[in-house]
Amino acid sequence: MTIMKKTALLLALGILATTQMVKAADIAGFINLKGTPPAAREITPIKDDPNCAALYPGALPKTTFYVVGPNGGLADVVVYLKGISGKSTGASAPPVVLDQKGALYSPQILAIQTGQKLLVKNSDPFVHNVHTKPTENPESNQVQMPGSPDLTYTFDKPEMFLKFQCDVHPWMFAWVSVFDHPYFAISGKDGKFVIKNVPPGKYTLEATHRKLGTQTAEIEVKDSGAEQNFTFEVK
Ligand SMILES: [Cu+2]
Repeated sequence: MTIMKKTALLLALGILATTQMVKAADIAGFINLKGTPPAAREITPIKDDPNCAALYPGALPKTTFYVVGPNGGLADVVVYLKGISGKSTGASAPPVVLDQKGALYSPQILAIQTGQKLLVKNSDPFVHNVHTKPTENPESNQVQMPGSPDLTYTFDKPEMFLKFQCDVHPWMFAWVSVFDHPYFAISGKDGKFVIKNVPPGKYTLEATHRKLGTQTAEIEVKDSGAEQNFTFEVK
């Protein structure tokens, strides 16, 4: 074997070893809701605002405090690794979009990293007033006219359920959880969640629903990943 071939082989082995060292796997699970939550209610104040009422000639939209799928899966649960800090990749992560559509925020439960851009859109034909009510980050209050450019937000400090509200439409709320690492997910309408690319190791995994509180599990992520389910109960 020539020296060049040997060098190439060693390089290839080196790259292989490095790839294996940075191996990462997914944490997947299912959130189950036991019990019957309070029924969703029509958001009746929408009727009092002619601009908004015009968007809903039929049934009014309903509250989304508990979004439960046909299989008992609970949506909008924020699942995240606990006790990790200073690992944000938010500056290079793609922006997260929060839309204002039909006089509602969409989605209403979101999560982002510190330093990651949150773009707030106004897809409605009328004005909104985007008012943040943080506990750890600075407050802001901005008018957004119809057709005007997206508003851009970033947050430097982690906090759970940072409240966005509209001062024009008092039923409009969104809740943005901010993490200084990328290891989080939100359960979908099927109750499932996946946290991607977690380095193998032992972790504390938390699942928090805005109305039903927090549950904790000690987990080990192996090369093949980890699975962890949670059950929330309506008392
Ligand atoms: Cu509004």
